[in-house]
Amino acid sequence: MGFAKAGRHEYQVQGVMEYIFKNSGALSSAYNSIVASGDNANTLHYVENNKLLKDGDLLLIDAGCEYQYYASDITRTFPINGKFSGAQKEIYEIVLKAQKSAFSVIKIAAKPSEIHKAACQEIIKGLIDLKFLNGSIDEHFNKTPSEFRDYYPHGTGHWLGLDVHDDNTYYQEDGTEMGLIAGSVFTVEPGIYLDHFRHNIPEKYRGIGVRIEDDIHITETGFENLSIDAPKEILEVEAACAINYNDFI
Ligand SMILES: [Mn+2]
Repeated sequence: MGFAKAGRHEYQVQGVMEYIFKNSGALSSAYNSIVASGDNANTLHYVENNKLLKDGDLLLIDAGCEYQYYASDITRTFPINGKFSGAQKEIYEIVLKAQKSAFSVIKIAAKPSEIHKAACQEIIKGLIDLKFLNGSIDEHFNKTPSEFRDYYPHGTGHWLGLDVHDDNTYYQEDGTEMGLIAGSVFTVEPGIYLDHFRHNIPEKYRGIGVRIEDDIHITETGFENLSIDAPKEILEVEAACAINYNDFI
């Protein structure tokens, strides 16, 4: 976060980050790092990582190292100039609330669909409050296709382990949904994507893409957030942006 300043490129940020992975003993990335500034964050599997960072844009990094054969998968979104704009803050806060709401239903045997529902309801509520959507939360959640999926077109999590999308099943043999098991790890990664061409929303929101992703270890008594040390609350993120990156390399 401290290195990613205007005038540097996405690939330079990737380079410094992956240097830190290796320098810390994690010999590879778990998958191709996504380092997506501004509107690029709205391309979910952005791989170019070749744009110049611009003052006023956010930078979304979805990356994870592989350590002793185990994958990690973390996303943080932060302001390149170190301070969130008002509009960026509004969107960020909704995504953060959605993640906390998803966390609130996590326990042994909770279903991934319940986690997803909790996140979606908070995102729909936020989009209604911003007047990007009209109507009620339930109406939007239950409709297929639903307009809110234009803004949140992916799932809220997946199994994580030896592979980044670990090869565990989502449905049991009898067809019922698999619940969370103690000892397993599941990601929680809500997001909101407001592409530059979305002319139905006020201009100040266009080009904002935010995702926040943590790696959650399910335990007998609840869960442990394995990626909790990556700054996430607005003030923590802004403080991290002001840290000299040389402290890490
Ligand atoms: Mn993920």
